[in-house]
Amino acid sequence: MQKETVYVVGHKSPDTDTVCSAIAYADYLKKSRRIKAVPAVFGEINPETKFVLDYFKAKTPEQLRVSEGQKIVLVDHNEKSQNPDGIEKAKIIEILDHHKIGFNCSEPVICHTEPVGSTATLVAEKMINDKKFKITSQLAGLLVSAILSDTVVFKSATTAKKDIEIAKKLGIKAKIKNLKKFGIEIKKQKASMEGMNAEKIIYSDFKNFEAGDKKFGVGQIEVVDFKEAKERKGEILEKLAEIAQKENMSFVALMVTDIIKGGSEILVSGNTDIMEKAFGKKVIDGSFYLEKAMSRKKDILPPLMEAFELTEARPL
Ligand SMILES: [Mn+2]
Repeated sequence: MQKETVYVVGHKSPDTDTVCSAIAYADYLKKSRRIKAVPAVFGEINPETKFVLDYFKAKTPEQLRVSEGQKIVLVDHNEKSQNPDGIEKAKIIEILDHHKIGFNCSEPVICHTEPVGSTATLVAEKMINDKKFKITSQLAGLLVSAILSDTVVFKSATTAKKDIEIAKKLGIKAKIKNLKKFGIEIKKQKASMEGMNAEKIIYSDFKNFEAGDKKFGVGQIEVVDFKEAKERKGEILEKLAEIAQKENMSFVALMVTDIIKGGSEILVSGNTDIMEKAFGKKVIDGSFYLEKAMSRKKDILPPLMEAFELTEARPL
């Protein structure tokens, strides 16, 4: 066994895929490559992840404090903006991820990225392909939970065939009878606006974007029904307008994603024309419904980017 500790860590604002992939991949590196790998997190564990860790009796990974020369394996992210401050002090030796590549490095690293629904799918695939590695029911449980979470129980457009195939195999090992039911149970732990003010709702999962010289922002929150979102729509729209103005954004939107129904109500403030053009829907009282839209990166961004381009290209 190598003496030097290697930390396996996911992104800031850790989610279930980030945490479970870090735990499982650290275990795999330890046993298969004899690396002294330790799972870690950057930030607080959310209620959904806590539920999963408790359910499979797994320990919460330690909080990582980056230090000079520390060796790190990145899972579930590769962009600097998702890392904590000071990451440049550390030495990134490997990346395992399912996001677009936004990584720059001065030395060659082991890098495996694939367009699948979760990093956990890639971790599990490595384990399954390694005949000498035994997947415990605990590891299988953590990994299948991460797949169910990131793919929104296979409903997200990011879901690949491989995610479903591997989740089924893991589900058997973890003795989970009904994967969909279990997935909904996991998602329900966090899918709510309860106890959050409008700002927290919008910023709980918020991303900034640029299209030409225009800036915009899209937040996302998952719910199990639209009741609360409807009741609090005025308050949320007001906050969206405030953010758009403060950040000098063309518009700011919030995707309220109903994980049971499998669609999103889009609340938007600012220049709503671009939204209407992108999705061919009328914005009525600050919102519209998009059937089957669950994923910001797959369902929302591409039509928006296209609409911005069309606007830019149009002769005056
Ligand atoms: Mn992920």
